Amino acid sequence: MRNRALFSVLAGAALLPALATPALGSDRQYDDGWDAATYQARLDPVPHHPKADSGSDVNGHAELVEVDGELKVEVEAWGLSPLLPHLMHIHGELEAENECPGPRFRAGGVDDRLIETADGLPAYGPILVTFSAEGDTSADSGLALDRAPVADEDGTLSYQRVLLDVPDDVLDELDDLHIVIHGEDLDDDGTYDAEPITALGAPLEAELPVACGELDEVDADADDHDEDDHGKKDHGKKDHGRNGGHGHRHG
Ligand SMILES: [Cu+2]
Repeated sequence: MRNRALFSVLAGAALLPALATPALGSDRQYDDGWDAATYQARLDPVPHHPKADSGSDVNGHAELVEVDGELKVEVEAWGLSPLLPHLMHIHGELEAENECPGPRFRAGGVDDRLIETADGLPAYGPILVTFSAEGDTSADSGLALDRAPVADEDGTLSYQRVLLDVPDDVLDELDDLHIVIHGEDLDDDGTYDAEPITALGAPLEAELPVACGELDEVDADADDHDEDDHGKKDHGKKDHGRNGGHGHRHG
């Protein structure tokens, strides 16, 4: 597999937060038996310099429902490069505050006007889960373009899959994590150019982040859909006393 070296980089990046948070395992005693937990994210365009990103303007939304360790994922996005695969991931640093990268993350990499994946890592953290169309969904598949979901001819992507192998510590922290969609055909030639190669070890066009959204838990007790915006009040239930409420900066 020609991308083996890249996968090693990704796997290493994913491993770091795990090593840095050895105490996490003690918080897992309540993993099983919880009711469904629902998380939503609004996906907004990554703020590249507008003269460098070929007018990329990707928007979308995602809903994740966790039931007994399984994660049902639905993502809708539009404005993507048509008929090309788009890598999608859950990104984040476990036990850390994460955010979608702002314009100041443009600097670095092969183009100082673009927020390449490596440029954005300090903001949204490493890949934790891959929304692949089939097969493995771990960080190991982070650059598996051949299994990435493909946008239709209008640049719309609809993704639905139930993920069975999401690590428990990721499930526990979904509320602090992000979804990132990648891939922009910058020169609109209908394909991802093989070069330049970015610090991630992948072709720029294939790996360029184009949309990002922060996951927030939706109130599990709210039967009324109009109440979605009030979901914050139940965060304590899912956190179950861990770390006294880190990271809920939105509240
Ligand atoms: Cu990603």
